[in-house]
Amino acid sequence: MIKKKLNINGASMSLVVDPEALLVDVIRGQLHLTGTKVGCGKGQCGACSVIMNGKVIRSCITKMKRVPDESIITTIEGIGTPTNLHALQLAWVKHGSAQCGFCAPGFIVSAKALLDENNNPTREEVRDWFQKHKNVCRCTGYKPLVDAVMDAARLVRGEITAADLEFQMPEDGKILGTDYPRPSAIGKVTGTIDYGADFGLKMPPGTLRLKLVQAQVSHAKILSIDTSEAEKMPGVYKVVTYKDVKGKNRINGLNLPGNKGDSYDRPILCDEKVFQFGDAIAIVCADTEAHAQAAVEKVHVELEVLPAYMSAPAAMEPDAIEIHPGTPNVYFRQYNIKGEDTAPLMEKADVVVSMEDLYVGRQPHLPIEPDVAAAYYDENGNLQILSKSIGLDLHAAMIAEGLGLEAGKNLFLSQFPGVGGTFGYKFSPTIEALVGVATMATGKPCFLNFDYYQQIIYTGKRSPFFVDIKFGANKDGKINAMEYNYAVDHGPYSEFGDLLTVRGVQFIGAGYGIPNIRGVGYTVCTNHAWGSAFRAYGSPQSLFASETLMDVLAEKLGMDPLELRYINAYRPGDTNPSGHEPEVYSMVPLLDAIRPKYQEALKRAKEESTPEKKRGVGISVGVYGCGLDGPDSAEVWVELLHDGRVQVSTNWQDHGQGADMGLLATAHETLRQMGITPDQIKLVMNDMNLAPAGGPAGGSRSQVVVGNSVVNGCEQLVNALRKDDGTFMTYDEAVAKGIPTKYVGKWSAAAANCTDCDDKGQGKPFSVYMYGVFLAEVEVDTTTGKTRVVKMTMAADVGEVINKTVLDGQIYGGLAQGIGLALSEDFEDLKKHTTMANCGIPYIKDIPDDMEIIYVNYKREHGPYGAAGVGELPLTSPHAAICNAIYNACGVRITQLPARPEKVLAGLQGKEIPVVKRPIKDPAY
Ligand code: MCN
Ligand code: FES
Ligand code: FES
Repeated sequence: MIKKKLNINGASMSLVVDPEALLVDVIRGQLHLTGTKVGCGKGQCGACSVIMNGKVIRSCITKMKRVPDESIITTIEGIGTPTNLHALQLAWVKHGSAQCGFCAPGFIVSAKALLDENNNPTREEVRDWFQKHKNVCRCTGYKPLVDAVMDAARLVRGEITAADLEFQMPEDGKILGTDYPRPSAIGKVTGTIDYGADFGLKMPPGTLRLKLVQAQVSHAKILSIDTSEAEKMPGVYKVVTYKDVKGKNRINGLNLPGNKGDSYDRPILCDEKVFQFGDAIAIVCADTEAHAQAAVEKVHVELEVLPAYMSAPAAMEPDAIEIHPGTPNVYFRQYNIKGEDTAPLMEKADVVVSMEDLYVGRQPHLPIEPDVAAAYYDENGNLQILSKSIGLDLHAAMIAEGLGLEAGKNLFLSQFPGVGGTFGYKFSPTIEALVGVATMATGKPCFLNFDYYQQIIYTGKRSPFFVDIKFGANKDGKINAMEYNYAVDHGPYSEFGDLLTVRGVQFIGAGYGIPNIRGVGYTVCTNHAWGSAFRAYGSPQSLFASETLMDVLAEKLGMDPLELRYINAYRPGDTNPSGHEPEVYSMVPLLDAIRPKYQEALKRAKEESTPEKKRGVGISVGVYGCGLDGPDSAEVWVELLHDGRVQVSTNWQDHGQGADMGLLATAHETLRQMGITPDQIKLVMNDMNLAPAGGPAGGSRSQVVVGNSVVNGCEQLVNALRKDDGTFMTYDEAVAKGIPTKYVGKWSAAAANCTDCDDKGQGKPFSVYMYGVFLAEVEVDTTTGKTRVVKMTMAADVGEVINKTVLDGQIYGGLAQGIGLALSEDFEDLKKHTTMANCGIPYIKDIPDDMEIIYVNYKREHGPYGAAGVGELPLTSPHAAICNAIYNACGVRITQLPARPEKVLAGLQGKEIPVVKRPIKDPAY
């Protein structure tokens, strides 16, 4: 141990520290300054940034022995407080720059050092700074962060006042559609809100720290698990295996009818088999993380390694063994049979184009915050689990049988106060059941925090689709027939694999009124990463196929790609791939809106292209539904409190998208007629103990489905309290008159006649959709094959605006993820794709500062105040526009993502671009 004198946030102190300890652990663990976060833990994300002696450093890679004595260290706590925000924090709030907020302390600390050095930076200097200091944000697309720094610098220079950065309430008191700041913003920008790891540090003495024994192979039979040596290790309380699990030891995957997979194929702790690399085999529970980790090495697992099928084509081979014995590897099939038989139509068509094995890969979610969970028994003996779950009630139902408990009776889930982004991976339960099992086996509070490697290998990924697709069109470009066949590699667990496969038939060819469709998709069990939801779920894979083929058709017809889309875009009388009429016809106006931008872009590309740096322009359309299929519903409680405030309660889980803002603005719009101001609305969210089920925050459903229920509940309250003279009763008056003060708001998409798709893929799965057009401008370096996205423009129809800043932020962030999906992100190689950087996360210089949004918003009949959703729209097909732009720039057609430089270069050199093919298209079923 060594003694260090340090100055932390202006206070001098002496500390005894381990010279090998990391500065971040001293800051968080010894000084309890939990505003500094740990993301990657490897110096790649900047979440742990602090200022030491005037320089930004990453405290996760700085050992205490390298911290000079008498160092002056500033953490986020030293920059501003909730009641005294620094200019940067004010600007961060104003620009909605903290979505999930997990990156915010690191960015703000980093930006503080920049402004200390240069209080008048250009936007490019700000971007260079964040690039140099490796500050990564996964939510915002970076633009709002640069906007915030520029405004903060203006305030620092005295050009504007703090009031200019504060929200100004409009005279009518209406916050709907404004840039009202989200309620959680101040906690996020000051580092005072507790995320899971912070919560874990603050758990009571005696809390057991957990570490996992995880499979190092992708497929094996378990012969034995010996925990005896581990159990004798220092500090170890217990080593938990499947034998300690009191219930069924399986997650209920809630499979759809027709799924040959077993709804119970995902073990909580592996018992008979390992199905994928990283599967959990045992949990070591100890007094410290270090003790638990040391004991992990001493758990002996004897395996019989089996052949691993690492892709759909491999698992479809006739000689492949069944990964789940008794269930075929191809376990679900979905057709789309719409209109006339397409075979004769293809023969009659003026033009037929087709492509094979278009492929969107295993995009990793890469939230900056790794997965984390805690569990304890409450005073009533109920098991309480806290996590990043975005479907609390759903997940309780999915894990209850496995644990041997009953959801809502003796098992309750809630979110940590702060939740770092999930982008959909938390639509499935991940480590909830593990901490639950540990608490049940030990009786103690338990805490499990993944490191980033575990985040990558354990949690689900986007499931790749291999798609063959064919269009038959007349010579004017009108598509009359579409055929397709696809296989979904869903990894080893069938949970939601069926639902994802259904998305294929809902979104291949979406955006266009194609009257005749014959398509089929198969879900395949493999030993690669299990499939979990990922923002835009199924549509990036589906639309990549149809939007790539659209460009090929345009070329064959000698037509402009935008005009070809225009001819086919939904118009009255058309139906979508599910066979129902779109609820609004905004696709044509969206294309009209983007046309001038497109023409300017083409002109720019021509002017700026050089033989070394070729410029190109690409376009694509995006469509996605807002809801879970069929009659999706939600519940909200609205209650007048004795102090005159109104409490609005529901589980609208927040993963950074702004659930708190959506709930507040939607409730306020109905309640303001009663004179209620935003600060008189108390939100109670995301705790099964306290609030009813709003349903999972997936499928861009919450604003529509929960929002409608909010309006319904608030209207009931307002109507009950309205007096004859138009004024409203107080709490005391209502109680005196025996008028209830609490109302249950409900809404179901049944009100819009929604039905699940049938076995022909036909139905009305969603009441509301989102529509968009993407315009990508790229530059391809012909010497390296590297593509740079120069500008993204999106025309979007998301219905009425609930919150402008949230909306913009959702779109910028989604576009950035689309750029990553197109060019760099992958989780294919289990040895290489194991860090944030190696998985291809985009840094700020990978994302253009020039991103433009054009709203063409149509009011939705079935949306609250006319709103649709937004979350997933920007990630539906930006990658298709980017690949179309690459082709436009240099003639290289990328059919399998990501469009890595070596692939583009191979194409430029006239070589074959390596692709994975499916030898079997129609497996025995
Ligand atoms: N909104 C709005 N105006 C509209 C529509 C929506 O202001 N016309 C706001 C809503 O109030 C809400 C946000 O936009 O704050 C997203 O609303 P919605 O599209 O209904 O989506 P959900 O609330 O159901 O959120 C889920 C969606 C999905 S499915 C994923 S995945 C996703 C996403 O949102 N993950 C995210 N956005 C994310 N953003 C961040 N930062 N982190 C994630 O993990
Ligand atoms: Fe330190 Fe990522 S750089 S946590
Ligand atoms: Fe930056 Fe979520 S706000 S990672």
